Amino acid sequence: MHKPILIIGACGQIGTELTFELRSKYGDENVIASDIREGGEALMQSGPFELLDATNYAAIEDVVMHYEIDEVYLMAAMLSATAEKFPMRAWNLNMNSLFNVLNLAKEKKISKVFWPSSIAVFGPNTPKQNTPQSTIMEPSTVYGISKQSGERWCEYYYKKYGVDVRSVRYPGLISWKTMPGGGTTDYAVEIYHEALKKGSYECFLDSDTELPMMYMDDAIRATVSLMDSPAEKIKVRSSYNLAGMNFTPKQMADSIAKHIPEFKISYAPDFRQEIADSWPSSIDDSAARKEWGWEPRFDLDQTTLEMLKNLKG
Ligand code: AKB
Repeated sequence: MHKPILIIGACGQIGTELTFELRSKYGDENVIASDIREGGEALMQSGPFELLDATNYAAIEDVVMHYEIDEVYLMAAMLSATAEKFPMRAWNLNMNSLFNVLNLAKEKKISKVFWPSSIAVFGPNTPKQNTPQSTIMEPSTVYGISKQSGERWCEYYYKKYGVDVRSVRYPGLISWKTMPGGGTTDYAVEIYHEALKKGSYECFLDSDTELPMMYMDDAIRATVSLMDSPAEKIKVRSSYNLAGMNFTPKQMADSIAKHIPEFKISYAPDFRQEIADSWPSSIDDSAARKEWGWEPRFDLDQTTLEMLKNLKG
């Protein structure tokens, strides 16, 4: 039987689906969901839930001891667009929560950690196309700075203290179960909701802003597969590049128009344009493919099909 797992930030966009997946894989009672606030009914009712502040070390330690937790998935974070508005709050949340979990692992109270990084670790001086695993990283956002620092700390804890920490650099994630909140790639989810509700969408990024994206099923499969891999296969202990698909808002609108011919998109770029312009357009994920067998399954048109089908209900 798998030892108990704690998910911190279980009510967010990734946390919700990760909780469902891990509960179906390891048993409802074995996966403790936690967040600073309660989540959707399905999540709350499918297994144990704890109200938990990711910045409170003692509170996390209590939950870890109470449930005899072995693995922690730390999904709580402030994303790129919100972090620009609240820089110190973002830094405190994103860094303190990571230190809390890394220190629990250092003290051998847990044995494995998953922590998400992001394409936001890259910056305006990074090669934009097919961005390599190791390259220039000069992030220009608060969120990106916190994720890049986090990556350095993960590698440090692995090398100095033997902490088994694993991470991927998620691209923008597209899902229908839970809305994203405060990200620069959120347009790629909002657009489907608005297409079905109003037949139109005003996009906060320009028509030709190409970004790396991924359907949530692929992101969850990548996460679980990385955590399932034997430790010796995981050569990168900062964070792995992970690719799914790349597209622009215009290409996404064209994909939606194949199903909703009257769909109209307009463009009103705001402060998030500058953030998007500092990120890669496409990602080289060959290390993840080679070392632990990563392979994406969803392209843009398949994602559109899934999103429209599920949101229509
Ligand atoms: C964001 O837009 O901030 C996130 C991310 C790419 O990490 N979705």
